[in-house]
Amino acid sequence: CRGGEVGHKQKVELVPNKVHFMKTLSLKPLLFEIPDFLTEEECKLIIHLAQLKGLQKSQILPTEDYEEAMEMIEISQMDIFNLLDHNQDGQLQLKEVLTHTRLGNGRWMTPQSIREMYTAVKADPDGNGVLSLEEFKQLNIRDFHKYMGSQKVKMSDLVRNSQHTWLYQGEGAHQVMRSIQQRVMRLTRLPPEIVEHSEPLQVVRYDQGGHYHAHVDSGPVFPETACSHTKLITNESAPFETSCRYVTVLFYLNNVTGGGETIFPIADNRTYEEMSLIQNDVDLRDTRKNCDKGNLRVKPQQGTAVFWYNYLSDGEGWVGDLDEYSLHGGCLVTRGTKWIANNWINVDPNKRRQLQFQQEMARYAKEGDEAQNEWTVDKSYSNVHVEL
Ligand SMILES: [Ca+2]
Ligand SMILES: [Ca+2]
Repeated sequence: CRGGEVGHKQKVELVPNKVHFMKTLSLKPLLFEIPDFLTEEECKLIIHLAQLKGLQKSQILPTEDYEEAMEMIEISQMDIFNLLDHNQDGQLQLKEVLTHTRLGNGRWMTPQSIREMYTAVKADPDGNGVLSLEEFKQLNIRDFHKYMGSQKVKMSDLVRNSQHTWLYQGEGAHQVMRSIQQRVMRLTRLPPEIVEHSEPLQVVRYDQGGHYHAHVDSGPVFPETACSHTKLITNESAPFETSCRYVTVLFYLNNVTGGGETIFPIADNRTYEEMSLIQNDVDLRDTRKNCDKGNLRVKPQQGTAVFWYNYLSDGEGWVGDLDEYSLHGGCLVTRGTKWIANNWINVDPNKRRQLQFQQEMARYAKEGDEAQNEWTVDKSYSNVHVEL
């Protein structure tokens, strides 16, 4: 898709005898808005189907298994320090620690909570707010995990606070679910075999107080990264795995009484610098506190779809590098409930693996083992979780 310029409107044909307009919201990432993509009845039906299926908490805290696994990883304290010390000045500034929120094991760390943690584990004896290599060396990582484990965690402390479920859209699914998939094909102009074999529709409910701090929907492209969808087929082992979400199509299923906007904090910034996301005590990724400071906010409007590319082109007609400008989040819902749905289009940046995956899926379909197929896809995505 070509965006033209921001604000540009173009006609799109999604259903026969109906005209939709697609408005360009930003070029970095390439982001569009399509009002009335879904009718009010369709929105209500999706919510109804999701409720029938049942929703689960989108994020639970890692258990002791996680801490045990962390201890198994062979990485020295020196290596961790060097990874975190982004500006290589031999000190860990707060923002260097905050950028790697993984340290919070799924908890959202703020400058305040990091300072409290330092105090509790006596990490910063000279109290200057930064950790020197000497201070870091003396820190017992186990004390850190013990402290994190002992802290009572509220839902609002998590990276995301919502509930979700997955709805199947393949053969035999509700006719509305099938029709939405058809519209997504026409919208993205991607081959049916790519759209059909992507993740099921994810339906998400945010209650009052819900949020999702800013994140990217997919992972960076490294040779040692495998895609969740093609990994099933190619049986390749790789140390890292990501869901390879080339495109995100997000549907607003209701009008939200208060808050709940989708924020793109750095959309159309002239430059991107990971560290500049956190300035002093302002963390632009924090959607509970700082949505008003982000570059682009989309207000939920029932039936509207927004869609964007999470990856850049490789210049040869295939998926290239992750587009870091696609960073986005769900702002705090201050009143009422927010319902959205996500269609992610999965494409492997490795073309060979993607084509192999498509061939295998076509073979399964020919064998007519639909029930088995549905179960496999549903099951394999039940634990999809994208790290920040
Ligand atoms: Ca530093
Ligand atoms: Ca210090």
